[in-house]
Amino acid sequence: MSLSCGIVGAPNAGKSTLFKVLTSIPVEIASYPFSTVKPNTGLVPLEDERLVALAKVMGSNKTTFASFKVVDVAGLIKGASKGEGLGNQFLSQIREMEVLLHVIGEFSLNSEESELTSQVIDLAREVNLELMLADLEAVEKRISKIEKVARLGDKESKAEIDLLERIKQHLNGENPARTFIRNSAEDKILKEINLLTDKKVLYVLNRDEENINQGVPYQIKEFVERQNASLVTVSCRLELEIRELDDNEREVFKKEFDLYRDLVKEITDTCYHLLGLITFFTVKGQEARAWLVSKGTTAWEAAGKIHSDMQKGFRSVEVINWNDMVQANTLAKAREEGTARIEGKDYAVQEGDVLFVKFSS
Ligand SMILES: Nc1nc2c(ncn2[C@@H]2O[C@H](COP(=O)(O)OP(=O)(O)OP(=O)(O)O)[C@@H](O)[C@H]2O)c(=O)[nH]1
Ligand SMILES: [Mg+2]
Repeated sequence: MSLSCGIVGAPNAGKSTLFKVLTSIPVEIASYPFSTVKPNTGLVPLEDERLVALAKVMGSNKTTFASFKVVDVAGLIKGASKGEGLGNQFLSQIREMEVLLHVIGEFSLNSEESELTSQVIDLAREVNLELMLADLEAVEKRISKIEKVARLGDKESKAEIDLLERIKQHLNGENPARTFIRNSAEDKILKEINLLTDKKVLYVLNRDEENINQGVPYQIKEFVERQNASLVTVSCRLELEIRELDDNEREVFKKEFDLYRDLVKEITDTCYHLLGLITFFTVKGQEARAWLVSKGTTAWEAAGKIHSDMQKGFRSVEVINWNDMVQANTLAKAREEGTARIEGKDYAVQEGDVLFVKFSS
């Protein structure tokens, strides 16, 4: 599994601003809606001090961090599924992404304080509704495709239609597919249809600079929890401005707004945890490299991720935790100390493992 995110939200929510904060790619940011028409795509390297330390002891002069892909698309408005705004055709651009970063432009609401919370929730609900409608369309399409075979008595298709009818009901009740309880066979079928509301979601509450350090009202927290999602609060514009300053100015700015977090790291870490990912490392020749895989990935599967030849000819893997490797300084010493060990193809790779795959070519 790779780490990939699609940025969704209403027009003018600050999606492209967030994209620029994450990727540093200069894209159009404008105060008018639908400034983004064609999708923006970029990569965010996941800088990792563990890899830097590992490269140093292994004498590698090249470090390749894992990265995550971000796609920023046009804004979604009410009625998009019926062709309003830019319609929802562009949603196919984020269908292959694993996580949705749903930007809510709180800064754009100039409402009374008492109404702000409900308006924020309404903004999110409107976008969610369009995603659900797109999902309903996908479910209907699938039903009409297998209906005939089901009517002819095909058991599997019948069971699938039963599942699809239940998910339809769930979506019609304004519930994201994410909260639909299913068994593993049903999960497999749903994964194939790849519903948008089945993806993990990180809400990005995009606030006015002045409100950045205010607490999040419990109604919003509850809304996010009911959606089985996560939340981060931010002022995307402020984050972007900070990035454009020189070091001294940046410190003054950060102090003023009490901003001592690394937003990019916060977002990538949250996505990483939402997806249940782990990182392993390899050192080959001059290159030390980080790889992302799902928790529970076996050594054999990990080998396949590195190179198909490695998987085909897999014999065993020598495993050592990155920190043990750094402490030992040399692989020979780690072997002596017993921290480097040989494992078989079913070994479940652990966070921070360094893998040396032995294979016959
Ligand atoms: N005050 C304030 N303005 C912001 C913030 N984030 C973005 N903006 C402004 O909001 C406007 C829209 O920002 P974009 O990033 O282009 O929004 P978008 O969601 O990509 O818009 P579309 O692509 O048109 O859907 C710009 O004028 C931004 O400068 C913020 O945190 N605070
Ligand atoms: Mg945009």
